[in-house]
Amino acid sequence: MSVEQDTANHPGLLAAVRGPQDVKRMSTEQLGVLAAEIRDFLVAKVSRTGGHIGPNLGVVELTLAMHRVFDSPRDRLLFDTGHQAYVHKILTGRQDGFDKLRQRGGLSGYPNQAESEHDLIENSHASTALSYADGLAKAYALRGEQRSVVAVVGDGALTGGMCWEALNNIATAGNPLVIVVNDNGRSYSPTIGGLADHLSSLRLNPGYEKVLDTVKEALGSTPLVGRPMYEVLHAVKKGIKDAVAPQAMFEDLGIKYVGPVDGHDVAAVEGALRAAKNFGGPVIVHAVTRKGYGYRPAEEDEADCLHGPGGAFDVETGRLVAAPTVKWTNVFAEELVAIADERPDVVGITAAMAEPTGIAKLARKHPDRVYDVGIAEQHAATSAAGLAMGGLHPVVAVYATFLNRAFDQVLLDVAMHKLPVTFVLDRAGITGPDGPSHYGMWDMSVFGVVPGLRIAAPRDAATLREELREAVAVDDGPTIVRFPTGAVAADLPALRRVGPVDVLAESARTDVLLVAVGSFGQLGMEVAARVAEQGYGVTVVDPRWVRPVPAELVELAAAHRLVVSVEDGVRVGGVGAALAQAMRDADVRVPVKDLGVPAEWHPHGSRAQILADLGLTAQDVARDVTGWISRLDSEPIEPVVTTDDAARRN
Ligand SMILES: Cc1ncc(C[n+]2csc(CCOP(=O)(O)OP(=O)(O)O)c2C)c(N)n1
Repeated sequence: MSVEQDTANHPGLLAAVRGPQDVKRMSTEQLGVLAAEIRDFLVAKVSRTGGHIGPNLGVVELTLAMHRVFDSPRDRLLFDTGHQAYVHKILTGRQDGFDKLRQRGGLSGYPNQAESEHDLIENSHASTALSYADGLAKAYALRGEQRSVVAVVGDGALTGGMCWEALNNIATAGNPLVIVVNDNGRSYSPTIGGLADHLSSLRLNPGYEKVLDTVKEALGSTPLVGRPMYEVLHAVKKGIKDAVAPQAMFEDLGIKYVGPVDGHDVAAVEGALRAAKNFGGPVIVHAVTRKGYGYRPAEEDEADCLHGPGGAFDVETGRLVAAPTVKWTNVFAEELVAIADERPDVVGITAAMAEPTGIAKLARKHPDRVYDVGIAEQHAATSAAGLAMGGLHPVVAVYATFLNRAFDQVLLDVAMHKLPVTFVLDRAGITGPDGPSHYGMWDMSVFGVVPGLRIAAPRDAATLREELREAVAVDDGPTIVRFPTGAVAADLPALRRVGPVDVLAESARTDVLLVAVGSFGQLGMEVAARVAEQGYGVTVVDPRWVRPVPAELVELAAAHRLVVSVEDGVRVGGVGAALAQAMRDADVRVPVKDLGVPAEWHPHGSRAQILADLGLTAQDVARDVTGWISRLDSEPIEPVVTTDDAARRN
């Protein structure tokens, strides 16, 4: 099947699909045409906006079969991670939304309750669906409700520990529940680990074709009504056992296994799903699919089967339309390799994201010094602790949003042991099109409470290189180096350095100390220029190391009339809040205004749009600063109130 397939004889099958019931009525032939139309639609739409094209091309038939066998929303269809739910969106009345996919006010790139009653879980972080499914199945059993629960999970997501915790519980509970393993052999790159090997032994065994035939025969020739499903499953299982390896892994867990089925054969998947639905206990349906199926540039993309182009791409080639820029990730990757060339003890860890985090560059140069641990951030942190105990300096490169998973591991397993592990957080701060769960806005607050952990927020390529080197030089505890998504900012040299703090701009007047965190350095310069036009002097500093709060920053604060901090992290417990606390502790009674991200759920949109919505543009900040400092002239703002002061007043 290809996207070029001629659909002229069947005009507009897809256009007529307004809900799952329309798909249920279709013939096998029509389903084939519809699948082709869906692929055309996906490529046409996603090539304009960017998004998860590869994963969705791979689940077209799977999703069609699910909507034919089950009755969503009464039956609950859960998509693990949620990046492969576009086809589900198409089949549940949301075709029109694809023109603004992942854009402000448009369709979300993940399941979203506000969009549709067919979306129950809102996710984007992997490996959670089986736990939701376990809970839902238990709830329906207790309430006596007859509803099916179906969770689709990729072989990549199955490498996450939560899946295994869930399987353990699902098996014990024994509730009816269908787990569809969408096995394409890949996360971004090929999935790692023992489970992946196990799945591929099933998939790649020479007996696979025979198995498929057996499955088709058993399911196809079975009148599904009135025949004990166990026998069908048993026959299928027996067929597999005869042809391939015994299904020790899943069967020993107490979960029935059906498969492998050809995930691009709607009838085969449907047959397996119907059998699983009627079984009355937990069943795994192992569907083998191809990531990017039907679209050559995706199928042939070795890096990640066009997992998720960040913007518009050329339909012919699959290449991004935007001119390439030097990204923060590139700078990090380059410097890490340079450091690793000098220091044989430096090793890299990635949680299934070697290319997107830049760790792949180190892997190409020093393949024996990089570990892909799968989608297992918690394991990554504690395994890094082990590596550090063993005399190495691990650099764990993850997206900022995903390190939230490993808080306890960073706190106790790494920090309490004072182990030298460097966490490099890419996509920190406001990220944009991936929406609320992908914002890397919690790291400075959440990890700011970890004793002995130092956090650096570089402002440009030069400081990223420098701070990364400083981080890996720390040998008595963990460090975090965090930077945003996208093109790296132009280098912004400092006028001078006070302790770790860079002074970027100063004037004869010392009215305002503007603390510009990380990539807000350039914004700080613009604010200073605008505020100077109003006759006030602004000193712009970049603390570089934001945790612990540098003593020099507090001293600088004491020498100004007003302190303003700007960060793209949550204000609660953020850099501004920590600085205000440090100033209170030091009895520095200069008012502090902390600008940052409110601890709320912020919608998807471009980074620039969201920052503008939050008032984090140079124009907004300059207006705020001018307002505050001019009011200080007329009526001094209340100084920072310390807890002691408050207690005295009460
Ligand atoms: C906790 C967590 N870590 C990392 C990611 C980034 N990520 C998104 S999709 C993906 C690969 C998923 O592979 P798989 O589940 O097999 O789905 P496929 O894309 O192959 O269909 C990864 C690593 C994530 N979403 N969640």
